[in-house]
Amino acid sequence: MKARHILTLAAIVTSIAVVGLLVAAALRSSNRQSRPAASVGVFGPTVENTASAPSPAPEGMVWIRGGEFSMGAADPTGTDRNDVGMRATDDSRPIHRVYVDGFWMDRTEVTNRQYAAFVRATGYVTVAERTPRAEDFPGAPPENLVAGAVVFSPPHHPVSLDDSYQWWSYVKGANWRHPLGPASSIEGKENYPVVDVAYDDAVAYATWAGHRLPTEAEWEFAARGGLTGEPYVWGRELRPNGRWMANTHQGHFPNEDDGADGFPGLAPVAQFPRNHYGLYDVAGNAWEWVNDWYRPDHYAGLAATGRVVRNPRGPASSFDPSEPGVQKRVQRGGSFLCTDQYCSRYMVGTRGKGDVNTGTNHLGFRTVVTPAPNQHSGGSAGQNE
Ligand SMILES: [Ca+2]
Repeated sequence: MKARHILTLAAIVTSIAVVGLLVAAALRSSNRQSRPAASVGVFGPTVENTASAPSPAPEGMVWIRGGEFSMGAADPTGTDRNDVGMRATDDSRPIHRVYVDGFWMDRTEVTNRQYAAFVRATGYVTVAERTPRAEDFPGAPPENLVAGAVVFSPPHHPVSLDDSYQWWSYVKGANWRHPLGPASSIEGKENYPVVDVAYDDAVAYATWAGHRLPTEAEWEFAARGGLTGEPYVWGRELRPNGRWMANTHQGHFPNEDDGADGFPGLAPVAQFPRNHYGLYDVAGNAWEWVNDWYRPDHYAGLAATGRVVRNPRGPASSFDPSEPGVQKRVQRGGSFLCTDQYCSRYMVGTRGKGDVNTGTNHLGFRTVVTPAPNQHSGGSAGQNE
């Protein structure tokens, strides 16, 4: 159990050096085998579908037209960056062309109020509330088989940034009702994103609601809001006119979150400007589970086809070379802990990943709905295979 969670901790905020080397090797290999189309590696225009939104609109959701776009991340230009902070993650390259059909998407991350309604209706018990079974963790001491979640527990002094164990802890009794541990509560926080949810907890909610989790491609198309290749969901500048556009981390990481953006820690949903599609918090505040399995080399494989990839659903299985035995799904959007000192993944094209069984207090989700066939009126961008 303990070893498992130490592994998990390492997965949450992890060095990308090994991944980067592997991806770089994969890219060199794929480039030798086939020459990708010219659109690979550079951003081409986003071409939105033209059909109007089907109706009626599901409550709390916005219509995402779908279309063709360039997916992935590039280093931003003209910014002060270093190897840790402002570089886009290597697993989010190369940039490649993707097409997605239109869909409905939650305007905000799923809130505590919404998740409570689901639990009241179904009696669902989240993964963090279940006592781990000894047979699932052979050899683990009984005292370590306790229900809980991984919680950001910052030190009170500056620490080296090469050891994330110094600011993450497995906390007994932490779960969506008690995000920081037994003494914490969501009372008065009904409008905050639900956190400490595992992947299955997100899927269970979505299924109950008649929704599903977005694919990674759907999520990125939606987050980009029709913009082409901008580093942030709102555009090119991190702080246009000096304004903070997302709930991220200011102050010295990890020991000082000074809340210069208005919010130390997690914020209620929809406190910052929405993107061009009307979505709130697609950067910062809480990471979001998406449906795809994680592999660092997945984009390289898609790009090597040299074609527009239609409605990709991710690789068939998970593989993270840094933790080969851990099943991981992709997470997107970054959180209130993202900072240019350590993790710049409030940048739109970048990717996160996590053990499907582990919730953390900076991880939530939002859902999508595919329109019924008789609701959909077509209108493809028409530039695909
Ligand atoms: Ca903040």
